[in-house]
Amino acid sequence: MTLVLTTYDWVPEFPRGFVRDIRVRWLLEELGRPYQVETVPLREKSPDHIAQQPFAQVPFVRDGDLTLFESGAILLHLAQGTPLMPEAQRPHVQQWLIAALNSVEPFVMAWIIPKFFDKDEAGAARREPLLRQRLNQLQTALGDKDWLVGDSFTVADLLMADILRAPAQNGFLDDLHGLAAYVERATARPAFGKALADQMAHWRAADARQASA
Ligand SMILES: N[C@@H](CCC(=O)N[C@@H](CS)C(=O)NCC(=O)O)C(=O)O
Repeated sequence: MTLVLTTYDWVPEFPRGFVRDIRVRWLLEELGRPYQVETVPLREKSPDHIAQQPFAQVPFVRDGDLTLFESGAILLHLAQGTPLMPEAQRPHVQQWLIAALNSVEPFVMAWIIPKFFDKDEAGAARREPLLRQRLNQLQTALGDKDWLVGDSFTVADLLMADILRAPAQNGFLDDLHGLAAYVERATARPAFGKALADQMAHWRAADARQASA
């Protein structure tokens, strides 16, 4: 049965390319798994949406009989048993995936929320030192390796690189060359390019629908 990925019906310009369905799209492209996209309204959160994502967010997926929310849980589920989570390295891949969600993303979000949602430059500036510290620590941990675990790209790299895209695009990696190269290496993968193009096409189609309504 084709997997169904749910995202928003429309979002404003600034989060486009970053809505978290991108990480699920990216993994599905890496795995060559076909999927369909369904939508929920951004503005009105229906009981049906909340039944599938209790925090009224996206993404969530339906994979056969299984409905799953939380992008990290979705990635873990989909990567299980695939080359993106080699069995011998599974504990370390899971460790780094959770580190991405729990030890890096909160610091990125703590900066993104004042910067882009609240337009509070002073608030964003206050968050910068802690974010920079995390990024430095991450670069040290990565060292001169290409990927976080073993010799090959795993789902942990997919998620970590996705989380690092916003800091990379906003200059935080300008003096962290190893980490900048890591993000470039990951996002140069054709699967990421396809996922990003498909997400952007989704928002363009939403604009066109709105314009003709
Ligand atoms: N921890 C959740 C976060 C999901 C999340 O923040 N989704 C955003 C879109 S990227 C959202 O739905 N925001 C709207 C809202 O919170 O109402 C996950 O990783 O799936």
